[in-house]
Amino acid sequence: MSDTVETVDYTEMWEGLGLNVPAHCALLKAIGPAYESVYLSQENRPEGMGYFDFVMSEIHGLRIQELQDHKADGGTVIGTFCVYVPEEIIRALGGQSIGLCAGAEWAFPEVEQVLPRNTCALIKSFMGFKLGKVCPYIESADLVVGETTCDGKKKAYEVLGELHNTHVMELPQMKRPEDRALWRAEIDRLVAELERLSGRTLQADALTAAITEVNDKRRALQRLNAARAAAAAPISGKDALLAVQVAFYDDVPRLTQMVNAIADELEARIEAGVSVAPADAKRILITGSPMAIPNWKVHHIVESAGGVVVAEELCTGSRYYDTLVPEDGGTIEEMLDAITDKYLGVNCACFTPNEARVDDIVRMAEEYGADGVIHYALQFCGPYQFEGFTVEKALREAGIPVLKIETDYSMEDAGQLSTRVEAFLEML
Ligand code: BJ8
Repeated sequence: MSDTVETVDYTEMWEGLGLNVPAHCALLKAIGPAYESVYLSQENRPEGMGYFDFVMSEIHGLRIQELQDHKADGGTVIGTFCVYVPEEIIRALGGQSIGLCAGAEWAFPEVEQVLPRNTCALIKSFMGFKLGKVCPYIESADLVVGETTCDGKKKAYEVLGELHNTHVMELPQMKRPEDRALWRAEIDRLVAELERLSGRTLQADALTAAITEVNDKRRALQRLNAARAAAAAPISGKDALLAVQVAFYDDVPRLTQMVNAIADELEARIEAGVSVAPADAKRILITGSPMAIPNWKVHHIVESAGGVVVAEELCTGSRYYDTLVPEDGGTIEEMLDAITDKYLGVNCACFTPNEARVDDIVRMAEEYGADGVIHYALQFCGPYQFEGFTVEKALREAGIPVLKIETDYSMEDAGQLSTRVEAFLEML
């Protein structure tokens, strides 16, 4: 992408995808100003964030056009909602993996006709985008790959399956050898489904290349995030969060290049002692339910209150990039084994027990020099609400202050949350 691209009218493309164009325009009109006030109002941002500003300005335009071109060249587009769905396999079979929109309220009254009211905002959001016909990503997707993680998602995929071509992977809820065997079989089922859809056969060289490409993306995100451990925060939490959110749907080699460029800049900032926050700004680690784009609510509240978010133990954070698939090559079976193990290593609250997540949070709070931790759970997100108690206990034992919040995507509680966050920062 270049920042000199002229404004293009994408109406025909959106109509071709079956979008409700007037409703879709209303959505874009809401996202633009929200992005401006949350992101463009920040001072002293790394120059490399200009790429992400451009991506956001073309979120339903140029990237969608790229996906249509990819399909016209014989490729597939695969929508996902979970970090457990292996991007390497999708890419090796000629697919582009797209993390689907699930971070804004849309058409909730319609959603509540088909799902219970007390469903988390993330699930309601993706159903709202589908029912309201306002998401060009899902309408571009040849297949949506779901997973049996929490009960809400599991049941929502039954409803989604009536509206869209959907394949559901059965994710075990424990990590014993027999669970690993089940997940390995599910990886084989996914390969078979994608081979059928694409008309291709999985090849070892394509899988090797895809593993390296996706690892490169994760390595770039690791570099960017490692820079946030510096005493003088070189980038805001909001910008770092955005880089991970965009990584779910952007072109992989380009995103890698752009994130590495930002990491270069941050490393130079650290050398020069340049920071986006005052030296006494309280450093916060955020953990909990994922924050799908454009959910920037908690980061914005923390940073507007004078804190700086230095790390995220989230699926839109460390759980997405902190481990790699070994690049030892080998046979297809061996590589699929390695993929099975890498993904089963993700510490989602849908698993029991899930002590490794608690260990990660305590370790990260120390590594990033966090003054405090915010445990964030979406309302009705049982897995993270339950684990909030375990996390709080472990952090208190480690002497790390913690604030637990439950919220949704509306701004109705923003004032009340700001007051609680301000009081927490003051107490640190
Ligand atoms: S690996 S966290 S991306 S399942 S917020 S829908 S858990 S009720 S999204 Fe997740 Fe994969 Fe786990 Fe990560 Fe349910 Fe909670 Fe809603 Fe959630």
